[in-house]
Amino acid sequence: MELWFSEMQSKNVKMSYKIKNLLHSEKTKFQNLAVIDSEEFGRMLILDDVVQLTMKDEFIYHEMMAHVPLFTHGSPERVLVIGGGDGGTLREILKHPVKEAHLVEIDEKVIEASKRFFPELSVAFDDPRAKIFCEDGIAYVKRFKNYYDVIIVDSTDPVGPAVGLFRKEFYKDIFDALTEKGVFVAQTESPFYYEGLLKEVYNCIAEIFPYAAVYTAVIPTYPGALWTFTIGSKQVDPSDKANVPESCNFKTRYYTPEIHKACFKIPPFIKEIL
Ligand code: AG3
Repeated sequence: MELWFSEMQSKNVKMSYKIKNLLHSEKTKFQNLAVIDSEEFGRMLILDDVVQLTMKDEFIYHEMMAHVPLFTHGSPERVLVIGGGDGGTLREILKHPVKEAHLVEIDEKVIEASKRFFPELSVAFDDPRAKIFCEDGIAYVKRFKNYYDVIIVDSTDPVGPAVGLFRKEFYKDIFDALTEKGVFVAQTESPFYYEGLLKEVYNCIAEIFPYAAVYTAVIPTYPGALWTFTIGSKQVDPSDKANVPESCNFKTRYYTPEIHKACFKIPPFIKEIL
């Protein structure tokens, strides 16, 4: 018997994965959480029937989420991740000589599942520089002024628990929580299926931050594969080559300074969306 898991990538498009095993499934206070072992992509974390990460391609997303904003800042000491309870983004942040890396995840069950099923990501939680808070990121950021050098929003899609993470008031609170050279990044979905969202977020960020830009990466298991990230910066232009490092002195599998420069080259169809 063949077992398949399908994600509705849009109302009209389905992506199906042949699965070896359903390793775990539970209903948390916030969402349905499942861990599946798939033939092609290895272990996968699924929240509300949506693929959050797979062992085969998570490195692309997590490296691009962390290294672009951290290198743009140049010398970040305190970094915050909102969401990202799997630990993947945190793992990448900790490759930098930061003093503290904090993570605020609303659903502690995501953290537990990662510790159990994704040790390659959750190793990050054992680093003495990491501090984990289980609470709502929206309320959390309101308590800080001029505190974090980089804030990264590693959210689920803009439905259910994540809706508030795509709102202007939240981005304003993030701006205030950032230090004077602060840099912010959020995952902003597929330009094919979520063009309205991308436009809205980009324009909000551009209103709030002196610099705003969109960069992309190809992530095979996310809808449309071509994925966007929107970055806001208080002092330095993220898309300026001058703010890209000459070299990267830790191991990566996707990120390089050359890719960093190139990821801001946006095709005309995305520019038209913005
Ligand atoms: N967060 C973004 C996942 C969005 C995927 N969307 C989808 N498959 N429809 C991933 C969390 C990984 N740290």
